[in-house]
Amino acid sequence: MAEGTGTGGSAPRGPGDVTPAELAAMDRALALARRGPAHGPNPRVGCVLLDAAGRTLGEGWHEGAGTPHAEVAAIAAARASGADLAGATAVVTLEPCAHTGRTGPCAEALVRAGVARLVYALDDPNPAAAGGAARLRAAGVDVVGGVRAEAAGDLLRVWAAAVRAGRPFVTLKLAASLDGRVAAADGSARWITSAEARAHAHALRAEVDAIAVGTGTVLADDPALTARTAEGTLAPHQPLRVVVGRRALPDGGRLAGPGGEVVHLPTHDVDEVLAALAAREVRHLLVEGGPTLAAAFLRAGRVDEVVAYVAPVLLGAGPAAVADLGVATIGAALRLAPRAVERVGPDVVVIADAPGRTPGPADHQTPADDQVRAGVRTEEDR
Ligand code: AOF
Ligand code: ZN
Repeated sequence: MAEGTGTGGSAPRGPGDVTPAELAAMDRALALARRGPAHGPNPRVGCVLLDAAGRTLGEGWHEGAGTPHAEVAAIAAARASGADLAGATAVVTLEPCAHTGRTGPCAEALVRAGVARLVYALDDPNPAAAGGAARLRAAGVDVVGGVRAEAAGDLLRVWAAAVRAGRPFVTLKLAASLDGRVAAADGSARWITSAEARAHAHALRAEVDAIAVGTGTVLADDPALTARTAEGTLAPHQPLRVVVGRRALPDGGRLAGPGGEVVHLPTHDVDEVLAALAAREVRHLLVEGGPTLAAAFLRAGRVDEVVAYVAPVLLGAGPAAVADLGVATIGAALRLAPRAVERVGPDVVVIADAPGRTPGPADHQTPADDQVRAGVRTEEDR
């Protein structure tokens, strides 16, 4: 969306219609939004209320599902300081909601507060909540959308993609030797990637809503699937621990220990997994392995992003990070679009977007559990 062209029926407006104070307030609102949690069903949103002279009357951000939305938090902060909001401008990183969800509609709250102008970044992709811009316009508020839309889109990349697709955004994590292997020929695998890479992966776990592994990985490796800090303690947010596959889970084991709720999904259908998690409002799923589960998600075309840790280690034999993808010839290779390449200690992490792909008829089922190879435990849990 071009800057200054919101939806909701307005005539396009140019960026010149936005004052420098409003642009600065939007940058501030984006910074406020980042204070919210990356995980959870709701987006990170920030709001700044300005008076007619461009002075800040109040600021707010969203701290997670069930807490006030950014606009309502900003209105409360402004009122607490005794500010009069009549004629104020609301600068918000996301179109104000028009629905009653866990909380009431922000569009109404802004109208009631007397806000005369709305400057927002991104149209709300959530059909249940969208329509706030049109509602405010109908109430006579001057509305400009699309301001800093790219920055807001980057901030809400995962959430917005999940909401648009109606399923969790899927990050596939791989951790392998330079020759793409996750264990040696005898199954031993401790440690291929470095402590730094493992810490990086734990930080990723602390940002997602759920982690998935196959039953084969649980049976072979007894992983804890927790997000841990650099000191080895549990991170404050623990993702759901999802185990995919029909075999029964063993009693006890590290999954019975402290961590997120354990959800066993006795299916081989990737879309069933995603639907079950969407019903629990999971927006971001981290698929950690083993190779069979990784291949199943890739074959189904349900991987949005790959985070691959590659260690300068050569094994020459042993299982590969991803099982058979049905790629028979080089032209059929699954090519990713790298977004970032970073050094992590002695290792490298490649973060790449996976292009959407139309799965073939054989691609929706994961292979039978007994084809799942042992010795493919997720690197952080060894
Ligand atoms: C937020 N925080 O600051 C804004 C949101 O069920 P609810 O009431 O929590 O509503 C969640 C939806 O509201 C969310 O999906 C998004 O579309 C909209 N705006 N949500 O959590 C906010 N402004
Ligand atoms: Zn709202």
